Amino acid sequence: SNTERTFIAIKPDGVHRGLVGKIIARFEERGYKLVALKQMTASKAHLEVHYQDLKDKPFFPSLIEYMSSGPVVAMVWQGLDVVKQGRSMLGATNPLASAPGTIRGDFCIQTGRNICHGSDAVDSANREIAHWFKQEEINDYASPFINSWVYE
Ligand code: DAT
Ligand code: MG
Repeated sequence: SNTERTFIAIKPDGVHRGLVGKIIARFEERGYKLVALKQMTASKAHLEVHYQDLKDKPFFPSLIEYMSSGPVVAMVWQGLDVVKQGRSMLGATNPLASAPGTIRGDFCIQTGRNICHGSDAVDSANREIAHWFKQEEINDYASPFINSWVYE
């Protein structure tokens, strides 16, 4: 439905490299609606919950180190099929396997510096949104232009 939501984050490398505007623009230009956004330097404890499914992976400690090393830009985007489309706009986990035209395929090279995060399913999106945002930080607003001109 048009009210599906996903959690998208620009990782510290994306922030340091000045790619915040470009990444946001991709979602805006597509016609998705930005309903929450903040910059925050996440604690290791916060990131360990965010990445709880990966806690037994060998790269987990370096992933938490990297993600807590600087500010991330956390966002919630809303629209039709946004979870799956967001993943496809990001590209593959390994940027070397990401097609040109995707965010990772255009802006980065290595998995450990892949500049962005996107929820992989509606269930994980809901969990991640609740983990990163308070209810009152999410803006549920009508957008007549999007309703008429992005959707038929
Ligand atoms: P994604 O971010 O595409 O959802 P994931 O959830 O499997 O991928 O992993 C989360 C992050 O962990 C990923 O963006 C980068 C890091 N990562 C994943 N697999 C890795 C690997 N094999 N080596 C190093 N870092 C890895
Ligand atoms: Mg993932």
